[in-house]
Amino acid sequence: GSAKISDQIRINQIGFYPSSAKQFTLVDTKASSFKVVDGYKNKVYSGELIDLGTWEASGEKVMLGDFSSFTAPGAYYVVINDTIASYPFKIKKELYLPALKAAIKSYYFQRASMAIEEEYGGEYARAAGHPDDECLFHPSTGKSKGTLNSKGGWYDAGDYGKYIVNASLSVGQMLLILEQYPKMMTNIGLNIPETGNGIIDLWDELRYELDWIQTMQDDDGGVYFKLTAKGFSGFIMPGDYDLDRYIIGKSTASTLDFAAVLAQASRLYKEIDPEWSEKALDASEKAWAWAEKNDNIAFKNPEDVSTGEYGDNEFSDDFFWAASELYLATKKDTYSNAMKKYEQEYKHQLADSWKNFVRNVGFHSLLENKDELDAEFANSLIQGHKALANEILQKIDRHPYRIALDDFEWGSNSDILNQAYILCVAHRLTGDEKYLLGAEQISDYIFGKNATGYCFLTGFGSKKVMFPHHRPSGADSIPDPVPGFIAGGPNNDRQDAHEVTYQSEFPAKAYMDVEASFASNEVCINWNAPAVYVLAYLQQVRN
Ligand code: 9MR
Repeated sequence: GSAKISDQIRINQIGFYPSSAKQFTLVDTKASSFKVVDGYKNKVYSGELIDLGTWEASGEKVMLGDFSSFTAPGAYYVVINDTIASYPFKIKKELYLPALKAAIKSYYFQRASMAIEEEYGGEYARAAGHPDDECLFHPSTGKSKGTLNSKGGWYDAGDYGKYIVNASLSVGQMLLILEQYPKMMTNIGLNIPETGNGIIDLWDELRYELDWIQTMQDDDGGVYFKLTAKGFSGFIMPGDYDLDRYIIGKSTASTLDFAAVLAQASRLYKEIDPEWSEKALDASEKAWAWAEKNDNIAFKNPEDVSTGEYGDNEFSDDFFWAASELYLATKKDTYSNAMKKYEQEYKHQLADSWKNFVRNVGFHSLLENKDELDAEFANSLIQGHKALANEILQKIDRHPYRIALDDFEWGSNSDILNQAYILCVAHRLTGDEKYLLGAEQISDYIFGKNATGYCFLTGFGSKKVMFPHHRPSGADSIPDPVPGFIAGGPNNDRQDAHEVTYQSEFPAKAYMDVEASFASNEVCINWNAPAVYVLAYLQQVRN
């Protein structure tokens, strides 16, 4: 017979590497077995479904199918009861390469202060916006005169702001993959203006942001918090924007995250650009010195400002990340002592938001350079990371969707990707395949094996995200959104419920593919960063 494609089967719509774990879920359907068929409807595999009961967060009765042992490259469907079929998927080498390229290229599309030329952006070409060369100082910076040239960098998200804390985090997360595989994508250009200059494109793309980050440091070493207008603009293209742009606030977190990522970058760009590397380290040490003297300044939006706050009043994790990177870059005792002191306060946690994930970035840099640490310290970090990764694996094993998350907050997709990130680092550390399989099961969720059925990477999958809360995608009059963005994902706090009618009461389904849904359908640089890391890592080790 001819089975109909059904949303009841949830599967990674991009597919699987031949050696990957291969699973799907079937919800609210009576069945006991499944088949995998090829494009000619030939059965290539059959298996039994495992009943995993009802998932409280989605209200669904979930069955799991596993065909990991089937490895033949090709294009396939899962078929149930000969009546319903999954979206098509592939088994192949190079599987994640197109998604990886798009996820990195999304940063190019987010570049402020320059035009996106047709040569590089195709139909998404657009005029330049936000020159940001004469930004005003908001009184919250302590300044009243003059302007700041703070051009460049990426737009944070669906809005046109630029925020230091999660800019630093995003670059920090992506630098790890370049540290691990400095030559990855050597011959694979992203078609950005720098392509072909002899430097791998991701290094250049990150520099675009790092160069902006550096403009945000005050003469005293402290680092401003953000560059935005006083409020968000409407859904217009960058070139149509005309609000005054301000430099706003100065805080302990922004100063420490700046110190951290610039120390990390100074170490990793030493060969590519020694002069830049030296300046970056200098700026980093000045920032650290400022933060030591101003160790408890939380950023709060001033009364007349309503753009993103990135609220955080716990700084031990930011101190830890900065001290770790400064130690690796300088080997100075002061940083080593600080790093060990703050590590004592490090708590292994799951489902960390950006706010806490900075500590993990420090942790990952140290693990990658464990031979440069004293043996006892290194050993405690290794044991700690393994324990955290094992805890994630245990949760996956008990979870009907094979993820380790039941709380769906703002940007839940990044919480999930960050768990996959931790598992990839555990694989790197131990070589143990189980961590890789876990990272893959989690990635499947992002690309379709989830309670909404969406593939959350714009431009990919069959059930596509079409209306992200992303100003250029909304204003450019092109039907498809700009490709390569991870949507925020289910968010049970529903802060946009006054504007968005959610179709489900369940936390894992609190997602709406509508432009107004800033709480569930925005894009953001620090949600794409773990996607870039995980896609790149899997592409490196599975290919
Ligand atoms: O990712 C941020 C989330 O953790 C917060 O709960 C939320 C509200 O403060 O803000 C999110 O970040 C947004 C930022 O404030 C402004 N640019 C868009 C970001 C993603 O929605």
